[in-house]
Amino acid sequence: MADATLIESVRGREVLDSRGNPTVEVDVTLRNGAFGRAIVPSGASTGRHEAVELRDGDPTRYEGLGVLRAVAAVNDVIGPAVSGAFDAADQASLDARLRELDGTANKANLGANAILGVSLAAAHAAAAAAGQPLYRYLGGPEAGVLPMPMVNIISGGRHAAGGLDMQDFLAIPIGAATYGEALQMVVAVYRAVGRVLSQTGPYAYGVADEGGYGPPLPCHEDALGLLYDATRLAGYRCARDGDVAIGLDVAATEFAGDGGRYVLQAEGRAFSSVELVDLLDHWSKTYPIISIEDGLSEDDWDGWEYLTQQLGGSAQLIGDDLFTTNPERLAQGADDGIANAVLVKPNQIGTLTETLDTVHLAQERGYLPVISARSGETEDTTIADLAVATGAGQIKIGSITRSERLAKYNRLLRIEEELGERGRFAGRDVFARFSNP
Ligand code: 2PG
Ligand code: MG
Repeated sequence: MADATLIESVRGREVLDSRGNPTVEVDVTLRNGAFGRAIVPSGASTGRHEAVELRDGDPTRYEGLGVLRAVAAVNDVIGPAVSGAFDAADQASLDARLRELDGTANKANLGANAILGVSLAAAHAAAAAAGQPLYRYLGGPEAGVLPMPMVNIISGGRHAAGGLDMQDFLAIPIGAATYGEALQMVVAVYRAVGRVLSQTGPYAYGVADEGGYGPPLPCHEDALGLLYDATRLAGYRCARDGDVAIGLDVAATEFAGDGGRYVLQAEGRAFSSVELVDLLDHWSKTYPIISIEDGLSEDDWDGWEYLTQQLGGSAQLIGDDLFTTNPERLAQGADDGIANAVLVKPNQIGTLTETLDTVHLAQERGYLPVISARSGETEDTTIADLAVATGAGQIKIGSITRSERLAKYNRLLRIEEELGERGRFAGRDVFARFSNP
């Protein structure tokens, strides 16, 4: 064991996320003095199969959302067990020990928030000890692909109060030549949407949880039309072979009702799985939609089969609540031919090693990995490095306002600068396998 990178101390604390909710921050210091810190994010539209986020449930603090139990797990259980005993440079052994200490399949004992905080902080400390940026430390000298961002412009569902049931209407700047240009393009689209909305009422400048607009539109197709029109107003061609294409996070688990019905309250309509797929199919023929996330709910396996048959050739179909960054669920999906892409959120599974396993499995099985933030975020930028380290090719961070989002976008700008000639932007090639619907 390398003595220098032996974990010397682990310290957890409660800090706040972008919704003002408590979350876990962990500091790891190594014997040689190297230091790493990570803050764990938190979802709102969470999947049933995610690892457990431990909350105190004490109504006298933060309406029960405190994380002092998870912090105690870091300080009183994990810290004593790994300090002086584990090498931060051996991530796999450390993460295996963290899982063993927890002892449950879904990390319910210590909390995935406690475990992930330690796992990521240790990786940061090991990278610091190696004198390398995290993306290089994790990805090796070859790591150099800047991801295509898919950027939330209009929000609904649990992230906004405007009343749309579907969660994300995203701009994907497929025509950009560089990562920096991609950001510039989506900012222009965002501004154009704001200008259009400002003509319709006072809601234009309120932002939702992820920094997108959350307007009270009467139906979902209006959001698509608004995004399409605003993109053109910004001077771009909104087309599958143009400058900007459209992505959706339907987040269908959130509006799946009893008896397998999907209820769009905003429109007063309910759909079967087949009808909802047919609606998405219809939209895909009207608008340049190249990516659809959680088009159906997390356990609607049969519906997902139909969705994949109908749209899998023409659009990226991302499993978020469906796969919950879990390699076993992804393997099952791949065996059954369900979806063709996977959202990767480290806190859905709870360790860096398992997160990397999911990305590698996706790459082996021909699934596109999309590294993703949560709706509750912080200044932590780990996922930016993770995207470059793995060459995932895509990242989803929310919109281009609010500093918990910009921390990551800006981190990628710095990485782009640092990589210089060695860097490559994933660009539209990411979607090359999809043909017109
Ligand atoms: C999602 C995420 C991020 P949440 O559904 O993809 O947009 O939302 O973190 O609330 O699960
Ligand atoms: Mg989602």
